[in-house]
Amino acid sequence: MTELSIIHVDMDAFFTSVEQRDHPQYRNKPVVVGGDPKGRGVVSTASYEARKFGVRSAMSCRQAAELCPNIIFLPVDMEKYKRISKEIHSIFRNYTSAIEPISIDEAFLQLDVGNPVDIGESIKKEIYNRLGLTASVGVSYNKFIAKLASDMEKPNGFTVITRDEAKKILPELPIRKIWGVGEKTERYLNNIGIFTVNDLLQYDHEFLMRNWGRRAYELIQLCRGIDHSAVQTDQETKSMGEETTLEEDTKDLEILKEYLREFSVALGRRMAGRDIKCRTITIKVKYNDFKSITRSITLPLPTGSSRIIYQHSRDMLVNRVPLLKPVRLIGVQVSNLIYPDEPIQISFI
Ligand code: TTP
Ligand code: MG
Repeated sequence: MTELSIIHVDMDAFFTSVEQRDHPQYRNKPVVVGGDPKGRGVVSTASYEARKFGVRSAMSCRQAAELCPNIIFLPVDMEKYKRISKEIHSIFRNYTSAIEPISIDEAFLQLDVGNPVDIGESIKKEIYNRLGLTASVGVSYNKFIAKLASDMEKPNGFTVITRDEAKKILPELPIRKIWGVGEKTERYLNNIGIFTVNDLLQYDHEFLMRNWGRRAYELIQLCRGIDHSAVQTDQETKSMGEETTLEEDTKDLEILKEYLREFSVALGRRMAGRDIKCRTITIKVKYNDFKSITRSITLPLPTGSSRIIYQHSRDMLVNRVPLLKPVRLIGVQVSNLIYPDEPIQISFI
């Protein structure tokens, strides 16, 4: 078996590519899905033509229109995107049953037989031939590097990264490219002089571990190209969570609520992508003395709504979490997950 056994597939400008496929008049034009023609709301995604003007996901539509006056706003047709996502998954299932859906347009595949490079190419072709959409595909020896690979030649990319190549590519990368390094962590690392993966590898690891514990260890491992996380199929995923170590410890309720809101939006989106709902919502708070507490609620009916997740997590924070000591970490987790019904198999025999 080749050591390259993981494939990461990520559709290119997914929502807008679907609309450009279905409405030829929008092809090769700057298009945004999300918001309304009056420019209210936020951008879900922007076509690559619109990205040239700096338009990005999560930007307000007003700002998108300022950057690109000829931009075309199209409504979100989530049911259609979910249908196409299912078709993409049925293509994956022709090659392997070890599929980890990450969001509506993104998945990891684990291959134990066959040549993953050939299979990656076949999947990409089949998606294009059957659905008229392009995907970017990365093939590598672990999930983290496979995802880096699929991102490297977007759109319509196909990138293979071997272990030796990873050793050459990684050190030059900006630290932001490492899994889990968001805007805030990037700022923190930049402030202590870390801009690239190499900077982090050269840094005093003991210092990082003292400040961040396990998280620093994981970051260092990723920078070395090491990621042992397994491809988790739906059946194996029991919960999903988002958490962060704060840049500065705080007792400020408004700041903590803002994190919960951000995490609820992210979890809602992750669940929508996989058509999952949850019944249990848990918040976790770790204080500056490293003592943690969790608070949970189990709902009578499953939900996938960011708003509902936020309302409950906020209520638990306000009513059930004492803020006598500063908080250093906050997180939200959803569990008791309910998966969409498997397609019903009808046999005429
Ligand atoms: P992404 O894969 O992050 O973005 P993309 O497919 O549009 O573009 P590319 O992968 O080529 O960079 O997200 C997939 C879809 O999820 C996207 O088409 C729309 C939706 N989405 C949102 O609704 N809001 C967001 O903030 C993001 C990032 C994505
Ligand atoms: Mg995508």
